[in-house]
Amino acid sequence: MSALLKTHIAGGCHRLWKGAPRPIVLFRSASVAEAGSRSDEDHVWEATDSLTFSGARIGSFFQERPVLKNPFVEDALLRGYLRRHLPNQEIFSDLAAFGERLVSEVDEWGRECELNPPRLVHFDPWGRRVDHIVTSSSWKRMKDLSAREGLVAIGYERAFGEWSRVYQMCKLYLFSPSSGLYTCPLAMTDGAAKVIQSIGVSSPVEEAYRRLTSRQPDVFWTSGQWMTERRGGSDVASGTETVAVPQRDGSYKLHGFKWFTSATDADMTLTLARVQDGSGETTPGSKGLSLFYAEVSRGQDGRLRGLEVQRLKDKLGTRQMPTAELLLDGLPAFRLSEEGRGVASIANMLTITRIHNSISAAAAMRRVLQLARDYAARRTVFGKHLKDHPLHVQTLARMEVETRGAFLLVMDVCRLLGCEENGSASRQDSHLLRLLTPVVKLYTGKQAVAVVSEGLESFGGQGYMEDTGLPGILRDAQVLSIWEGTTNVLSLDVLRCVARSSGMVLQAYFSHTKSLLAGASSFSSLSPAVKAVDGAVSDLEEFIKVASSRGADYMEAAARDLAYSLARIYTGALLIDQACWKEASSVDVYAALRWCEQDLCLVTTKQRRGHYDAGFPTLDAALVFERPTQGWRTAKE
Ligand code: UCC
Repeated sequence: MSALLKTHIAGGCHRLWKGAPRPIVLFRSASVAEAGSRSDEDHVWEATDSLTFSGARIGSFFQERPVLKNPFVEDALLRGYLRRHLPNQEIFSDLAAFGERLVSEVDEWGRECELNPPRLVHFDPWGRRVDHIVTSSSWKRMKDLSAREGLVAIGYERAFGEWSRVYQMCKLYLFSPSSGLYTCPLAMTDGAAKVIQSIGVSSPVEEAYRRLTSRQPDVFWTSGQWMTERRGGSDVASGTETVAVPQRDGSYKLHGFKWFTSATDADMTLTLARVQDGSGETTPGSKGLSLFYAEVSRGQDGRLRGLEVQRLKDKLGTRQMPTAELLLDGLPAFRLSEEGRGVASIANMLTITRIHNSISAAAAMRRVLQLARDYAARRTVFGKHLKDHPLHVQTLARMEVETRGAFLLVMDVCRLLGCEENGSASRQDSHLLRLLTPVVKLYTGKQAVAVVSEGLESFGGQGYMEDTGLPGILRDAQVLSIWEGTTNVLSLDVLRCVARSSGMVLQAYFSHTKSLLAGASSFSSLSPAVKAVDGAVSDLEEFIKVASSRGADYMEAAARDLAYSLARIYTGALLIDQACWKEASSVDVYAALRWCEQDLCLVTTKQRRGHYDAGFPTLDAALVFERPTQGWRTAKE
C-alpha cells in the first residue's frame, strides 16, 4: 500500500513538474515525519512557490468572460429592419445612445435587482402593520430611467405616426434583458394606459393616464393588473370571487383575494370584480365581471388603504420583481367598464402585455446569442476558438434563425398595433392583429425557453453557474410561456377569435401571407423557401376546410398545432419578405431558407397521422394515466 502511494505521489509530482515552466524543488514534510504517525515511505510532499497549483494559487489560466456590447450597434437585423421601415436619424441616435447606456450603466442595475430582490416588511419596529415592499435602489432607478427614456410615453406621444409602436418596442427590446424585469411593470403600465384610452380619458382616470404616460420621473406611475385569484388565472370568468360593494358616492369597495399580483409596488391597478346588488347577490360567469380602477395609497396610520400584502411569492425566476398575494379588504375603487363588460374591457390590456411578453422573449434570445457570439471568439477548446468549430457555429446559426424569426414576427404585430392606433389600419390589419397577438405570444414564449437553454449550453459549465448571470436568463424566460395566458389557453384564444370573426381573421391571414410571397416571385435564390411557404399555405387552407366540418372537439385537439402552424408559416413569409428588400444581404436569404426547411404546417402533418380523430383522446389519456400492472404488490399496497 505504502509503495503504491509513493509511486502515485511521485508520478503526480512528475506530471506537474513536466508542465511547470521552472524546475520544482521537492522536500519531505517535516511535520508529518516528526509526528511519526506514518511510515517513512508515506511521503507527503510540499512544493516551493514556483508550483502554480499550491497554497492560494489556483493556476494561471482564467477564462475570459463574455462581454456585452452595445446591443443596438451589434444587432444587424434590428438595424436593417429600422433602415427599411423607419429610417429616421433621430431614432437611430436615440437607440444607439440608449444601447450605450445599457452597457455602461443599466445592465449592472439589472444584476443588482437580481442580487437584491424585494422583501416584505409586515410590521414596523413597534408592531404596527405596514406591509412595506422594500425594493433595491436599482429597481427604483429603473422607474426613473423608464420615465426619462419614454419607454411607455413613446407609444402615446405618437411622434412617428403609425411607426411609433415599433420605435417604442425596439427600445424595450434593447432594454428588456438589462432591465431586471422592470419590463413587467412597464407592460402593465402600457396596458393600463391603453385601456383608459380606449374607454375614454376622463374622470376619475384622467390624472392616472397623465402619469402613466409621463416622461417625468416624479410624475410617472406604474400600474398593476390584478386578475388571478386562488381558483386560477386562466378561467377568469369562473375563478373571480372578488366582490365590489357599491358606495353612496358612486365608488365601490372591493373585497377579495388576488393570488398573483406582479410588480405589486405599483401606484395603481386595474382589476376585475363582481358588483353586488342590493341583496348582496352577484352574477356568476363572465357576464358578472366588471373592470375597476384602484389607487394604491396609505392612510394616516401608514397602513395600506383597504389592502393587505399577505406574502411575497417564492418564484423560479423573475425574482427581481415583487409578486404578491393580496387581500382586498375594502379597497376603494371606481368602476371603469359597464357592468358585466369586465373581460372585454381588460382585453386591450391583455393585447398590450402579450405583445410586451413577445418582445421580452425575442430580446432574451438575442441577448443570449450576443453573449454566446462574443464568447465563441474568446474561448479556446481542442486547440482553437469555439468560433472555428463548425458544429458550434451551426448550433448558434440555428438559434439565430429562431431569433430572427421571432423578431420579425413580433415587430410585425407591433406594426399592426401602431397602424390601428394611428387610424391607418385596414379591416384586414385589425383582423390580423387580433389573430397574431395570441400566436406571437405563445410561439415566442416557447422559442425563448428553447433558445436560451441552448444558449446556456454554449458556455459549457459556466452557463450553469449562478454568478455568471446566465442561469437567470433561463429562469426568467420560463415565465414567458406561463403568464399572460399559457400556450394552450392562447391556442384556444386563436380558435375563439376565428369563431367570433366567422373566419375573417383567417381570411386576412391568408391574404396577407400570399401578398408577402407574391413580392418574392422573381427571387430565384429564395424559391425553395417560397415554394415551402406556398405549399404550407395550401395545406393550411385545406386543413381549415376539412376541420371546420369535423366539430369543436376536433378543432380543440388541433388548436396548439394550428397556432404553431400559423406562426411558422407567417414568420416564413416575413423572413422571405425581409430577404427581398433591396438592401437585404445574403444572410437574410440564408435565414429565410433555413427557417422554411422545417415542418411549416405541423397541423396537416398531425392530421394526416390521425392525431385529432375521435380515438386519440382516449389513447392519449391511457398513455398519460397508465397504472402499473398488478402483481408483486408491496405490503403497503
Ligand atoms: O396577471 C398576470 C401576470 C401579470 C404580469 C404581466 C406582465 C407581462 C409582462 C411581460 C414582459 C416581461 S397573469 C394573468 C394571466 N391571465 C390571463 O392572461 C387570462 C388568460 N385567459 C384568457 O385569456 C381567457 O381567454 C379569457 C379570460 C379572456 C376568457 O374569458 P371569457 O370570459 O371566457 O371570455 P369570452 O367570453 O371569450 O370573451 C369576453 C369578451 C368578448 O367580447 P364581446 O363580448 O364584445 O364579444 C371577447 O371578444 O372579451 C373579448 N376578448 C378579447 N378581445 C376575450 N379575449 C380577448 C382578446 N384576447 N382580445 C380581444
